[in-house]
Amino acid sequence: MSGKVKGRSAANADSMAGRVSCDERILRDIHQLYTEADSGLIPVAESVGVKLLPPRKKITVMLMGNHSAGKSSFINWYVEEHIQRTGVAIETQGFSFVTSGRKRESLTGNATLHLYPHFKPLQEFKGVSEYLSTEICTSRQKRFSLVTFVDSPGLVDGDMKYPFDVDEVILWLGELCDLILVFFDPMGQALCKRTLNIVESLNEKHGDRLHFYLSKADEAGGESDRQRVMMQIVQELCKRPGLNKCGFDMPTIYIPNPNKPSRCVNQIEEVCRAIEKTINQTVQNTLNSLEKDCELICEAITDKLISDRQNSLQNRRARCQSCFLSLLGFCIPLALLALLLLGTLSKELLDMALGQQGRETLSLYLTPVVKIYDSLSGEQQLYSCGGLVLLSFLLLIVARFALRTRPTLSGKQKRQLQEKLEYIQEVVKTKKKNLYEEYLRQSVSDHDMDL
Ligand SMILES: Nc1nc2c(ncn2[C@@H]2O[C@H](COP(=O)(O)OP(=O)(O)OP(=O)(O)O)[C@@H](O)[C@H]2O)c(=O)[nH]1
Ligand SMILES: [Mg+2]
Repeated sequence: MSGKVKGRSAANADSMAGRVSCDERILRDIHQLYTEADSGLIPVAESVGVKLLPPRKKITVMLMGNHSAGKSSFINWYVEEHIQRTGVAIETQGFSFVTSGRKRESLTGNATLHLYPHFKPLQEFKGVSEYLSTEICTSRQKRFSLVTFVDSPGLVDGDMKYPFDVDEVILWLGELCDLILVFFDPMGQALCKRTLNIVESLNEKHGDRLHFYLSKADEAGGESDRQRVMMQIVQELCKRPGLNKCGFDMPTIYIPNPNKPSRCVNQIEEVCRAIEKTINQTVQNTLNSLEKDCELICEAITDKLISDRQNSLQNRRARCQSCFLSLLGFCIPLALLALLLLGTLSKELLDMALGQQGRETLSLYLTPVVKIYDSLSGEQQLYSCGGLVLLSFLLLIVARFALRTRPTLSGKQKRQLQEKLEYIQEVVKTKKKNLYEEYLRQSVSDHDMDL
Protein backbone atom coordinates (compact mmCIF):
# COMPACT_ATOMS: atom_id res chain seq x y z
CA MET A 1 0.00 0.00 0.00
CA SER A 2 1.34 3.38 -0.88
CA GLY A 3 1.37 6.04 1.76
CA LYS A 4 0.20 8.59 -0.73
CA VAL A 5 -3.23 9.62 0.23
CA LYS A 6 -5.17 11.89 -2.00
CA GLY A 7 -8.47 13.53 -1.42
CA ARG A 8 -7.79 15.43 1.76
CA SER A 9 -10.13 18.32 1.63
CA ALA A 10 -8.49 21.35 0.13
CA ALA A 11 -10.42 23.59 2.49
CA ASN A 12 -8.90 21.81 5.44
CA ALA A 13 -5.42 22.16 3.99
CA ASP A 14 -6.01 25.84 3.38
CA SER A 15 -7.27 26.54 6.85
CA MET A 16 -4.30 24.71 8.30
CA ALA A 17 -1.97 26.59 5.98
CA GLY A 18 -3.26 29.87 7.41
CA ARG A 19 -2.39 28.66 10.88
CA VAL A 20 0.96 27.30 9.80
CA SER A 21 2.04 30.56 8.30
CA CYS A 22 1.36 32.41 11.56
CA ASP A 23 3.43 30.11 13.81
CA GLU A 24 5.98 29.75 11.08
CA ARG A 25 6.29 33.52 10.80
CA ILE A 26 6.63 33.87 14.56
CA LEU A 27 9.43 31.29 14.70
CA ARG A 28 11.12 32.79 11.64
CA ASP A 29 10.90 36.33 13.05
CA ILE A 30 12.34 35.19 16.37
CA HIS A 31 15.12 33.34 14.57
CA GLN A 32 15.89 36.52 12.64
CA LEU A 33 15.92 38.58 15.84
CA TYR A 34 18.65 36.28 17.10
CA THR A 35 20.76 35.93 13.99
CA GLU A 36 20.75 39.34 12.28
CA ALA A 37 24.31 40.31 11.36
CA ASP A 38 24.93 43.29 13.67
CA SER A 39 21.88 43.89 15.79
CA GLY A 40 20.95 40.22 16.29
CA LEU A 41 20.70 39.02 19.88
CA ILE A 42 23.52 36.51 19.35
CA PRO A 43 26.18 39.07 18.25
CA VAL A 44 24.92 41.60 20.84
CA ALA A 45 25.08 38.96 23.59
CA GLU A 46 28.51 37.85 22.46
CA SER A 47 29.82 41.43 22.74
CA VAL A 48 28.94 41.39 26.45
CA GLY A 49 30.21 37.87 27.09
CA VAL A 50 26.90 35.99 26.93
CA LYS A 51 26.60 32.94 24.69
CA LEU A 52 23.20 32.30 23.14
CA LEU A 53 21.96 29.57 20.84
CA PRO A 54 19.69 30.44 17.95
CA PRO A 55 16.15 29.12 18.36
CA ARG A 56 14.96 26.40 16.03
CA LYS A 57 12.54 27.07 13.24
CA LYS A 58 11.04 23.59 13.24
CA ILE A 59 10.32 20.80 15.66
CA THR A 60 11.93 17.38 15.23
CA VAL A 61 9.69 14.32 15.35
CA MET A 62 11.30 10.88 15.37
CA LEU A 63 9.37 7.79 14.33
CA MET A 64 10.54 4.51 15.73
CA GLY A 65 9.21 1.01 16.01
CA ASN A 66 9.34 -2.45 14.62
CA HIS A 67 10.18 -3.25 11.05
CA SER A 68 7.19 -2.70 8.75
CA ALA A 69 5.14 -0.94 11.42
CA GLY A 70 4.18 1.76 8.93
CA LYS A 71 6.56 4.55 9.99
CA SER A 72 7.53 5.62 6.49
CA SER A 73 3.94 5.26 5.30
CA PHE A 74 2.84 7.62 8.05
CA ILE A 75 5.34 10.26 6.90
CA ASN A 76 4.11 9.90 3.32
CA TRP A 77 0.54 10.26 4.52
CA TYR A 78 1.39 13.33 6.58
CA VAL A 79 3.19 15.15 3.79
CA GLU A 80 0.76 13.80 1.18
CA GLU A 81 3.61 12.84 -1.13
CA HIS A 82 5.41 9.58 -1.72
CA ILE A 83 8.74 10.57 -0.21
CA GLN A 84 9.82 7.54 1.78
CA ARG A 85 10.12 4.04 0.37
CA THR A 86 7.59 1.71 1.89
CA GLY A 87 7.06 -2.00 1.55
CA VAL A 88 6.99 -5.34 3.26
CA ALA A 89 10.76 -5.78 2.96
CA ILE A 90 13.10 -3.94 5.31
CA GLU A 91 12.85 -0.59 3.60
CA THR A 92 14.36 2.06 5.81
CA GLN A 93 17.89 0.99 6.64
CA GLY A 94 19.32 4.25 7.89
CA PHE A 95 18.08 7.47 9.41
CA SER A 96 16.22 9.70 7.04
CA PHE A 97 15.35 13.33 7.74
CA VAL A 98 12.23 14.48 5.93
CA THR A 99 11.70 18.22 5.81
CA SER A 100 9.97 20.88 3.74
CA GLY A 101 11.87 23.19 1.46
CA ARG A 102 11.85 25.09 -1.78
CA LYS A 103 12.65 22.21 -4.09
CA ARG A 104 12.44 18.42 -4.08
CA GLU A 105 15.94 17.21 -3.26
CA SER A 106 17.68 14.22 -1.71
CA LEU A 107 20.79 14.82 0.36
CA THR A 108 23.38 12.27 1.40
CA GLY A 109 25.11 11.86 4.75
CA ASN A 110 27.56 14.75 4.61
CA ALA A 111 25.09 17.22 3.19
CA THR A 112 22.62 16.12 5.88
CA LEU A 113 25.09 16.92 8.65
CA HIS A 114 25.81 20.23 6.97
CA LEU A 115 22.12 21.05 6.99
CA TYR A 116 21.70 19.93 10.60
CA PRO A 117 24.93 20.90 12.37
CA HIS A 118 23.45 20.01 15.75
CA PHE A 119 23.29 16.37 14.58
CA LYS A 120 27.04 16.34 13.79
CA PRO A 121 27.93 14.22 16.85
CA LEU A 122 26.19 11.37 14.97
CA GLN A 123 29.49 10.97 13.13
CA GLU A 124 30.95 9.57 16.30
CA PHE A 125 28.72 6.51 15.96
CA LYS A 126 30.74 4.18 13.76
CA GLY A 127 29.17 3.47 10.39
CA VAL A 128 26.15 5.74 10.73
CA SER A 129 27.30 8.59 8.43
CA GLU A 130 26.75 6.55 5.27
CA TYR A 131 23.26 5.74 6.43
CA LEU A 132 22.08 9.30 6.88
CA SER A 133 19.99 11.03 4.28
CA THR A 134 17.63 13.97 3.92
CA GLU A 135 14.56 14.23 1.77
CA ILE A 136 13.48 17.77 1.09
CA CYS A 137 10.04 18.13 -0.40
CA THR A 138 7.83 21.05 -1.27
CA SER A 139 4.76 19.82 0.60
CA ARG A 140 3.18 22.23 3.05
CA GLN A 141 0.39 19.92 4.10
CA LYS A 142 -0.89 19.96 7.66
CA ARG A 143 1.90 21.38 9.84
CA PHE A 144 4.73 19.98 7.77
CA SER A 145 6.35 23.38 7.23
CA LEU A 146 7.15 23.36 10.95
CA VAL A 147 8.21 19.72 11.26
CA THR A 148 11.31 17.70 10.49
CA PHE A 149 10.60 13.98 10.61
CA VAL A 150 13.35 11.52 11.46
CA ASP A 151 12.49 8.14 9.99
CA SER A 152 14.41 5.38 11.72
CA PRO A 153 15.29 1.87 10.59
CA GLY A 154 12.75 -0.79 11.51
CA LEU A 155 13.71 -2.69 14.62
CA VAL A 156 13.94 -6.46 14.65
CA ASP A 157 15.24 -9.04 17.09
CA GLY A 158 17.55 -11.92 16.44
CA ASP A 159 20.26 -12.26 13.85
CA MET A 160 19.59 -9.06 11.99
CA LYS A 161 22.87 -7.15 11.75
CA TYR A 162 22.75 -3.38 11.62
CA PRO A 163 25.72 -1.57 10.09
CA PHE A 164 25.82 0.67 13.21
CA ASP A 165 24.72 0.56 16.82
CA VAL A 166 21.06 1.29 16.10
CA ASP A 167 19.98 1.26 19.77
CA GLU A 168 22.56 3.86 20.78
CA VAL A 169 21.82 6.10 17.81
CA ILE A 170 18.08 6.09 18.51
CA LEU A 171 18.74 6.85 22.17
CA TRP A 172 21.02 9.72 21.18
CA LEU A 173 18.51 11.11 18.70
CA GLY A 174 15.82 10.83 21.36
CA GLU A 175 17.71 13.50 23.31
CA LEU A 176 17.39 16.01 20.49
CA CYS A 177 13.88 15.24 19.28
CA ASP A 178 10.85 17.08 20.57
CA LEU A 179 8.50 14.18 19.98
CA ILE A 180 9.05 10.44 19.63
CA LEU A 181 6.29 8.45 17.97
CA VAL A 182 6.50 4.73 18.70
CA PHE A 183 4.59 2.52 16.27
CA PHE A 184 3.54 -1.01 17.21
CA ASP A 185 1.87 -2.98 14.47
CA PRO A 186 -0.43 -5.90 15.24
CA MET A 187 1.52 -8.42 13.16
CA GLY A 188 4.98 -9.84 13.17
CA GLN A 189 7.30 -8.28 15.68
CA ALA A 190 4.94 -6.13 17.66
CA LEU A 191 6.66 -7.21 20.83
CA CYS A 192 10.20 -6.94 19.52
CA LYS A 193 12.53 -6.90 22.53
CA ARG A 194 14.84 -4.36 20.95
CA THR A 195 11.97 -1.87 20.56
CA LEU A 196 10.83 -2.44 24.14
CA ASN A 197 14.37 -2.00 25.48
CA ILE A 198 14.90 1.27 23.62
CA VAL A 199 11.48 2.54 24.66
CA GLU A 200 12.26 1.72 28.27
CA SER A 201 15.56 3.61 28.15
CA LEU A 202 14.01 6.60 26.38
CA ASN A 203 11.20 6.66 28.91
CA GLU A 204 13.66 7.08 31.79
CA LYS A 205 14.65 10.55 30.63
CA HIS A 206 12.01 11.70 28.18
CA GLY A 207 8.80 9.94 29.10
CA ASP A 208 6.78 13.02 28.15
CA ARG A 209 8.08 12.97 24.58
CA LEU A 210 7.06 9.36 23.96
CA HIS A 211 3.73 8.65 22.30
CA PHE A 212 2.61 5.08 21.52
CA TYR A 213 0.35 4.04 18.67
CA LEU A 214 -1.07 0.77 17.47
CA SER A 215 -0.38 1.21 13.76
CA LYS A 216 -1.87 -0.64 10.79
CA ALA A 217 -4.91 -1.20 13.00
CA ASP A 218 -7.00 -2.00 9.92
CA GLU A 219 -4.98 -5.19 9.57
CA ALA A 220 -5.65 -6.38 13.09
CA GLY A 221 -8.79 -8.26 12.13
CA GLY A 222 -12.04 -7.73 13.98
CA GLU A 223 -12.61 -5.56 17.01
CA SER A 224 -11.98 -8.40 19.48
CA ASP A 225 -8.69 -9.36 17.75
CA ARG A 226 -7.55 -5.78 17.91
CA GLN A 227 -8.44 -5.57 21.58
CA ARG A 228 -6.38 -8.69 22.27
CA VAL A 229 -3.35 -7.44 20.34
CA MET A 230 -3.60 -4.16 22.16
CA MET A 231 -3.83 -5.90 25.54
CA GLN A 232 -0.78 -7.99 24.72
CA ILE A 233 1.32 -4.96 23.74
CA VAL A 234 0.20 -2.93 26.74
CA GLN A 235 0.86 -5.88 29.04
CA GLU A 236 4.33 -6.31 27.61
CA LEU A 237 5.05 -2.60 27.97
CA CYS A 238 3.74 -2.49 31.49
CA LYS A 239 6.01 -5.35 32.54
CA ARG A 240 8.84 -2.88 32.20
CA PRO A 241 9.33 -0.83 35.32
CA GLY A 242 8.86 2.83 34.50
CA LEU A 243 6.46 2.17 31.66
CA ASN A 244 3.58 1.02 33.83
CA LYS A 245 2.39 4.56 34.36
CA CYS A 246 -1.26 5.21 34.82
CA GLY A 247 -3.18 6.90 32.05
CA PHE A 248 -1.33 4.83 29.46
CA ASP A 249 -2.67 5.73 26.04
CA MET A 250 -2.29 3.89 22.73
CA PRO A 251 -4.55 5.19 19.98
CA THR A 252 -5.23 2.82 17.08
CA ILE A 253 -4.23 4.28 13.76
CA TYR A 254 -4.00 3.31 10.11
CA ILE A 255 -3.41 5.02 6.81
CA PRO A 256 -6.85 5.57 5.33
CA ASN A 257 -7.18 3.77 2.03
CA PRO A 258 -10.21 4.75 -0.07
CA ASN A 259 -9.93 1.47 -1.98
CA LYS A 260 -10.04 -0.59 1.19
CA PRO A 261 -12.44 1.06 3.60
CA SER A 262 -12.26 -0.28 7.12
CA ARG A 263 -14.77 -0.15 9.93
CA CYS A 264 -12.00 0.13 12.49
CA VAL A 265 -11.85 3.42 14.39
CA ASN A 266 -8.97 5.47 13.04
CA GLN A 267 -7.35 7.81 15.54
CA ILE A 268 -4.64 9.00 13.15
CA GLU A 269 -5.69 12.60 13.84
CA GLU A 270 -4.41 12.01 17.39
CA VAL A 271 -0.88 11.86 15.95
CA CYS A 272 -1.48 15.16 14.16
CA ARG A 273 -2.79 16.62 17.42
CA ALA A 274 0.34 15.47 19.28
CA ILE A 275 2.49 17.16 16.62
CA GLU A 276 0.33 20.28 16.80
CA LYS A 277 0.64 20.39 20.58
CA THR A 278 4.41 20.06 20.39
CA ILE A 279 4.59 22.89 17.85
CA ASN A 280 2.49 25.14 20.08
CA GLN A 281 4.65 24.29 23.06
CA THR A 282 7.77 25.03 21.04
CA VAL A 283 6.43 28.42 19.90
CA GLN A 284 5.60 29.30 23.50
CA ASN A 285 8.99 28.08 24.74
CA THR A 286 10.75 30.06 22.03
CA LEU A 287 8.84 33.22 22.95
CA ASN A 288 9.65 32.66 26.61
CA SER A 289 13.32 32.05 25.83
CA LEU A 290 13.37 35.29 23.83
CA GLU A 291 12.14 37.15 26.89
CA LYS A 292 14.67 35.44 29.17
CA ASP A 293 17.53 36.07 26.75
CA CYS A 294 16.59 39.75 26.49
CA GLU A 295 16.71 40.01 30.28
CA LEU A 296 20.06 38.21 30.32
CA ILE A 297 21.59 40.61 27.78
CA CYS A 298 20.16 43.70 29.49
CA GLU A 299 21.59 42.51 32.79
CA ALA A 300 24.99 41.85 31.23
CA ILE A 301 25.05 45.33 29.60
CA THR A 302 23.95 47.05 32.82
CA ASP A 303 26.59 45.12 34.80
CA LYS A 304 29.22 46.14 32.29
CA LEU A 305 28.23 49.81 32.51
CA ILE A 306 28.13 49.72 36.32
CA SER A 307 31.52 48.05 36.60
CA ASP A 308 32.91 50.56 34.10
CA ARG A 309 31.61 53.41 36.29
CA GLN A 310 33.23 51.79 39.33
CA ASN A 311 36.47 51.34 37.45
CA SER A 312 36.49 55.01 36.42
CA LEU A 313 35.91 56.02 40.04
CA GLN A 314 38.67 53.71 41.21
CA ASN A 315 41.01 55.08 38.55
CA ARG A 316 40.30 58.68 39.60
CA ARG A 317 41.04 57.80 43.21
CA ALA A 318 44.25 56.03 42.19
CA ARG A 319 45.34 59.06 40.14
CA CYS A 320 44.75 61.40 43.10
CA GLN A 321 46.73 59.15 45.45
CA SER A 322 49.56 58.85 42.99
CA CYS A 323 49.61 62.64 42.45
CA PHE A 324 49.79 63.29 46.19
CA LEU A 325 52.61 60.75 46.72
CA SER A 326 54.62 62.09 43.76
CA LEU A 327 54.24 65.63 45.05
CA LEU A 328 55.48 64.50 48.46
CA GLY A 329 58.35 62.61 46.84
CA PHE A 330 59.44 65.72 44.92
CA CYS A 331 58.89 68.10 47.84
CA ILE A 332 61.41 66.45 50.20
CA PRO A 333 64.53 66.96 48.04
CA LEU A 334 63.22 70.38 47.00
CA ALA A 335 62.81 71.41 50.64
CA LEU A 336 66.32 70.19 51.41
CA LEU A 337 67.68 72.14 48.47
CA ALA A 338 65.78 75.25 49.53
CA LEU A 339 67.11 74.91 53.08
CA LEU A 340 70.65 74.60 51.78
CA LEU A 341 70.18 77.64 49.54
CA LEU A 342 68.70 79.75 52.33
CA GLY A 343 71.63 78.85 54.62
CA THR A 344 74.09 80.24 52.11
CA LEU A 345 72.28 83.53 51.65
CA SER A 346 73.26 86.56 53.78
CA LYS A 347 70.82 88.31 56.13
CA GLU A 348 70.82 91.49 53.98
CA LEU A 349 70.00 89.57 50.83
CA LEU A 350 67.09 87.86 52.59
CA ASP A 351 65.84 91.23 53.88
CA MET A 352 65.95 92.56 50.38
CA ALA A 353 64.14 89.55 48.97
CA LEU A 354 61.50 88.95 51.64
CA GLY A 355 61.47 92.13 53.69
CA GLN A 356 62.34 92.13 57.39
CA GLN A 357 59.02 90.74 58.49
CA GLY A 358 59.17 87.95 55.92
CA ARG A 359 62.66 86.98 56.97
CA GLU A 360 61.65 86.89 60.68
CA THR A 361 58.61 84.68 59.98
CA LEU A 362 60.76 82.36 57.89
CA SER A 363 63.40 82.06 60.58
CA LEU A 364 60.64 81.45 63.17
CA TYR A 365 59.54 78.41 61.20
CA LEU A 366 62.96 77.20 60.18
CA THR A 367 64.76 77.66 63.48
CA PRO A 368 63.49 74.38 65.05
CA VAL A 369 64.50 72.44 61.93
CA VAL A 370 67.91 74.12 61.87
CA LYS A 371 68.30 73.50 65.64
CA ILE A 372 67.58 69.79 65.24
CA TYR A 373 69.87 69.61 62.22
CA ASP A 374 72.64 71.42 64.08
CA SER A 375 72.30 69.13 67.11
CA LEU A 376 73.26 66.17 64.89
CA SER A 377 76.81 65.12 64.37
CA GLY A 378 78.30 65.41 60.84
CA GLU A 379 77.78 61.70 60.18
CA GLN A 380 74.19 61.78 61.42
CA GLN A 381 73.50 64.80 59.22
CA LEU A 382 74.76 62.84 56.24
CA TYR A 383 72.63 59.82 57.11
CA SER A 384 69.48 61.84 57.67
CA CYS A 385 69.93 63.62 54.32
CA GLY A 386 70.49 60.24 52.62
CA GLY A 387 67.41 58.87 54.44
CA LEU A 388 65.28 61.77 53.22
CA VAL A 389 66.44 61.26 49.65
CA LEU A 390 65.68 57.54 49.97
CA LEU A 391 62.24 58.32 51.38
CA SER A 392 61.52 60.57 48.43
CA PHE A 393 62.53 57.76 46.08
CA LEU A 394 60.28 55.36 47.91
CA LEU A 395 57.39 57.78 47.70
CA LEU A 396 57.91 58.17 43.96
CA ILE A 397 57.95 54.36 43.50
CA VAL A 398 54.77 53.93 45.56
CA ALA A 399 53.17 56.75 43.54
CA ARG A 400 54.05 54.87 40.33
CA PHE A 401 52.35 51.71 41.65
CA ALA A 402 49.31 53.63 42.86
CA LEU A 403 48.84 54.89 39.32
CA ARG A 404 47.94 51.40 38.08
CA THR A 405 44.48 51.88 36.58
CA ARG A 406 41.84 49.45 35.37
CA PRO A 407 40.75 49.47 31.75
CA THR A 408 37.62 51.50 31.09
CA LEU A 409 35.32 51.86 28.14
CA SER A 410 35.76 54.67 25.71
CA GLY A 411 32.93 57.17 25.27
CA LYS A 412 32.08 55.53 21.95
CA GLN A 413 31.92 52.07 23.49
CA LYS A 414 29.66 53.32 26.27
CA ARG A 415 27.38 54.97 23.74
CA GLN A 416 27.22 51.75 21.74
CA LEU A 417 26.34 49.73 24.84
CA GLN A 418 23.65 52.20 25.75
CA GLU A 419 22.26 51.99 22.23
CA LYS A 420 22.21 48.17 22.43
CA LEU A 421 20.40 48.34 25.74
CA GLU A 422 17.82 50.70 24.29
CA TYR A 423 17.44 48.54 21.17
CA ILE A 424 16.69 45.47 23.29
CA GLN A 425 14.43 47.24 25.72
CA GLU A 426 12.48 49.18 23.16
CA VAL A 427 12.66 47.35 19.84
CA VAL A 428 13.16 43.66 20.70
CA LYS A 429 10.86 43.63 23.70
CA THR A 430 8.11 45.40 21.76
CA LYS A 431 8.54 42.92 18.92
CA LYS A 432 8.36 40.05 21.40
CA LYS A 433 5.18 41.49 22.90
CA ASN A 434 3.61 41.82 19.45
CA LEU A 435 4.63 38.28 18.49
CA TYR A 436 3.17 36.92 21.72
CA GLU A 437 -0.07 38.77 21.03
CA GLU A 438 -0.10 37.48 17.48
CA TYR A 439 0.38 33.96 18.77
CA LEU A 440 -2.37 34.28 21.38
CA ARG A 441 -4.76 35.96 18.96
CA GLN A 442 -4.89 32.69 17.03
CA SER A 443 -6.79 31.05 19.83
CA VAL A 444 -8.01 33.74 22.22
CA SER A 445 -10.70 36.21 21.21
CA ASP A 446 -9.81 39.88 20.76
CA HIS A 447 -12.11 40.69 23.65
CA ASP A 448 -9.96 38.60 26.03
CA MET A 449 -6.77 40.04 24.63
CA ASP A 450 -7.78 43.54 25.68
CA LEU A 451 -8.08 42.50 29.28
N1 LIG B 1 -3.17 -2.01 5.85
C1 LIG B 1 -2.24 -1.14 6.12
N2 LIG B 1 -1.01 -1.27 5.61
C2 LIG B 1 -0.06 -0.38 5.93
C3 LIG B 1 -0.35 0.70 6.79
N3 LIG B 1 0.78 1.44 6.94
C4 LIG B 1 1.73 0.84 6.18
N4 LIG B 1 1.23 -0.25 5.59
C5 LIG B 1 1.97 -1.18 4.74
O1 LIG B 1 2.94 -1.84 5.55
C6 LIG B 1 4.12 -2.05 4.84
C7 LIG B 1 5.29 -1.47 5.61
O2 LIG B 1 5.13 -0.09 5.70
P1 LIG B 1 6.37 0.89 5.85
O3 LIG B 1 5.80 2.27 5.93
O4 LIG B 1 7.40 0.61 4.85
O5 LIG B 1 6.86 0.45 7.28
P2 LIG B 1 8.18 0.92 8.02
O6 LIG B 1 7.84 0.92 9.47
O7 LIG B 1 8.69 2.16 7.44
O8 LIG B 1 9.14 -0.29 7.71
P3 LIG B 1 10.73 -0.33 7.78
O9 LIG B 1 11.22 0.89 7.12
O10 LIG B 1 11.11 -1.57 7.10
O11 LIG B 1 11.05 -0.38 9.21
C8 LIG B 1 3.94 -1.41 3.48
O12 LIG B 1 3.62 -2.41 2.55
C9 LIG B 1 2.77 -0.48 3.68
O13 LIG B 1 2.03 -0.33 2.50
C10 LIG B 1 -1.66 0.82 7.33
O14 LIG B 1 -1.99 1.71 8.09
N5 LIG B 1 -2.56 -0.14 6.95
MG1 LIG C 1 10.45 2.70 6.73
